[in-house]
Amino acid sequence: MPEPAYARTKPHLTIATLGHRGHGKTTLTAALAHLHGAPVPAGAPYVEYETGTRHYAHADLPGRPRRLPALIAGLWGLDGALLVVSAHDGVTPSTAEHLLLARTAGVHHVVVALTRAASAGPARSARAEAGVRELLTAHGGGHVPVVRTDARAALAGDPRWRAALEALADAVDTYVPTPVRYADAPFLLPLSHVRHLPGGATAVGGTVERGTLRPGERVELPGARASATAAELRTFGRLMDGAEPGDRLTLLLTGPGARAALRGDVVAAPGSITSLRRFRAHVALSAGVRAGQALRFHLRTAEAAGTLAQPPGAAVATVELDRAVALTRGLPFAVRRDGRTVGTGVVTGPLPAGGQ
Ligand SMILES: Nc1nc2c(ncn2[C@@H]2O[C@H](COP(=O)(O)OP(=O)(O)OP(=O)(O)O)[C@@H](O)[C@H]2O)c(=O)[nH]1
Ligand SMILES: [Mg+2]
Repeated sequence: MPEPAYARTKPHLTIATLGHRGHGKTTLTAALAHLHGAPVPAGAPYVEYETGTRHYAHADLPGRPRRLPALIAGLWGLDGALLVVSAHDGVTPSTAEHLLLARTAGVHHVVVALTRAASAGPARSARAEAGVRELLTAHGGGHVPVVRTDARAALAGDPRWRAALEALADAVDTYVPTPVRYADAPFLLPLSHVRHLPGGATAVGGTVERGTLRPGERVELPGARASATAAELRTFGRLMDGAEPGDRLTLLLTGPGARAALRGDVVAAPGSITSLRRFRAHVALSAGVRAGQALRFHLRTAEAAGTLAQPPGAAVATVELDRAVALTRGLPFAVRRDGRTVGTGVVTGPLPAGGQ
């Protein structure tokens, strides 16, 4: 019997829960999956569910500060996010940092889930909501939906909180627009996971940033200067006859170049993108970040060590990384030092070897 294939019946979006450690992201993810009749496989990085109008991949991003690099990589390619804030505790510095990182990664549509509202009660919930609205305004938030929920009470079958969960799912359906997709552009897949298989093939995965791909096509790994064949395409384990922008894709790469795939690299249409170590950028940095300091740069799903220099009066900074990263003009990035986000930037252009 042939394997079941992925049937494209509704627009597909990728979203995620993010927020302070322990504020209820995993419980809310489970409650949303349950609401839509979807299983929650233990430990799976994404759950898949359908609403009346859409097919969603939902990532439960980590909240622990030491897992922030994984959170940043997971933000790339999201079409929207659920910012989870406990109604007991309200906004914390982590909430603010996660929102800043989401905005930097181009995640402009954020719905707030004010969780644990059943036990927090109305007065506490109102205080937490005021705090989160203030934070959103500071980040140019506008009319963001803030929905009071209680994922545990909804999972236990309490009708009031089940209705609140439905309202949250509706807010995501209506507030997060179906994005404009660039299907005609050259194929680009930033890699969030890479698994080398016995026998020489490699399974790589991520969210398709642009372009389309069909089984059997040649692709390039520009960071490794290698090429490979896209032998098989899958989403949530099901075979696909073609991948489109926005899809969660696991790709089986074969051929001599397949072993060169690395997390943070990209899989691209041959000749469509360059990987560079040096580039120019507009940056906004916290006070105290000085030229020559050891910094971490987060670009798409890549993380690289590097340094930054901005001569007095210069409009743009120059960045030098310890390894080549696939670059496009206008690519946003985050800058971190000692486990803290200390700035954001946008790539303005390449810097030729030995150039200014
Ligand atoms: N009463 C109640 N408890 C909740 C709710 N959401 C989460 N909890 C509890 O809060 C604790 C943390 O919830 P998680 O869902 O694991 O939080 P998290 O944000 O995924 O945590 P990290 O992944 O460690 O950042 C657990 O004991 C949950 O049962 C809620 O809506 N109501
Ligand atoms: Mg969790």
